[in-house]
Amino acid sequence: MSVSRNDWTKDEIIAIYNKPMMDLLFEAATVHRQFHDPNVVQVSTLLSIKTGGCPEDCGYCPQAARYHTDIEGNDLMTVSHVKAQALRAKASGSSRVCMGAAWRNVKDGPEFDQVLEMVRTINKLDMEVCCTLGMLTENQAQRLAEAGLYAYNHNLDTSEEYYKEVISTRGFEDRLQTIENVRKTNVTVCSGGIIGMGESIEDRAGMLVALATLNPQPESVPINALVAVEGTPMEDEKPVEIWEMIRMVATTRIVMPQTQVRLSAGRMSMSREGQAMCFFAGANSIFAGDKLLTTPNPDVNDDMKMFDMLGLIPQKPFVKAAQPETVEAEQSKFSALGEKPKWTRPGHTIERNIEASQKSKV
Ligand code: SAM
Ligand code: DTB
Ligand code: SF4
Repeated sequence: MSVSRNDWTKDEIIAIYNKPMMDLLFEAATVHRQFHDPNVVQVSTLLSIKTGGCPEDCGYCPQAARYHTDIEGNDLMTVSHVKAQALRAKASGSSRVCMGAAWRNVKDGPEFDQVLEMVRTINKLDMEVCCTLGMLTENQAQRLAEAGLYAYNHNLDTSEEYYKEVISTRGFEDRLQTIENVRKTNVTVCSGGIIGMGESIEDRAGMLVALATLNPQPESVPINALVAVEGTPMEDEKPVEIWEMIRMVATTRIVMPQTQVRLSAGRMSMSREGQAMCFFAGANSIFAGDKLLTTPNPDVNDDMKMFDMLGLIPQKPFVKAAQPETVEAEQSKFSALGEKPKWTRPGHTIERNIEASQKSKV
């Protein structure tokens, strides 16, 4: 049964975000304890199954082909490589594997079939499987669900207004459409965003309104602090203060009480004390492993020491929703439709994105 409110307004959320810190922390921790065990934190492992060379212009992203960053691009991983990595993640305490591909959208064909096989393989290891592959049609979401996908990650990233300063190759409404397509299946929704891209508090609240008024709310909301990567349009953004992260996590917890709030990118520059405050404020998931998708992340052993020190226990898989069944490719009810959906091409220009791509040519 849902007890979450779906009618949050921006003003209400701004008022929560700006509360005196002690009041904010107390309220968030109180809500957190009503719906979650405060000593349990989910450990997920990211796997970049296809790295770099992406055609999009997301201003934060080191994987966009048009910016000159130092990342090493890779073709789609093999299923056996993915299985080996998932087994390693499981052995080190992860209950979820999140596979990311630097794609604009999923295309039917052998590569997607290979991803479906990865999903089947990891689900059979009794781990939660999440994918983040870009935009998705309803048929593709159904095929992922049938393979045993537990969650699909597709971030709104920021408010609808500020989005126009970040990405020009796809629209905010395309993101909502993908989330809607996932919602037509049993796959849970993971959607959040990034702070530290030059947005205002109003924009942060705007993003939370967009997420919290989805009905049902996303089962999982990642809050990322921008990792400013050299060569991207956002390379010079100043790092977010830990207090901003704590406020964002606490506000997310209050407006989406039942969701799993993920302390995602940016932990490299957070102290243990800062992260502990985020857990107190309602974060109950982290990405572990020495790499996120392309950028560094804290050492797993250090994370486990932090868990020991704080008395935190890694969450078991499938405690929030049942494990999906896996249907083998030969038994599938769905076939590839080869659809070419009309995702928007907004066509506005973003100066800093253009500058960064021109710099890379020079
Ligand atoms: N290509 C797919 C897409 O865009 O949906 C999936 C991968 S994409 C890298 C997943 C998410 O990672 C983005 O939506 C963004 O929120 C986050 N992300 C990417 N680069 C980041 C950075 N430099 N700092 C923080 N978060 C980042
Ligand atoms: C999310 O919100 N954050 C993760 C996951 N979902 C896919 C990705 C963070 C990526 C940070 C930049 C990088 O390592 O490339
Ligand atoms: Fe491509 Fe995703 Fe990066 Fe955007 S965030 S450039 S879609 S990999």
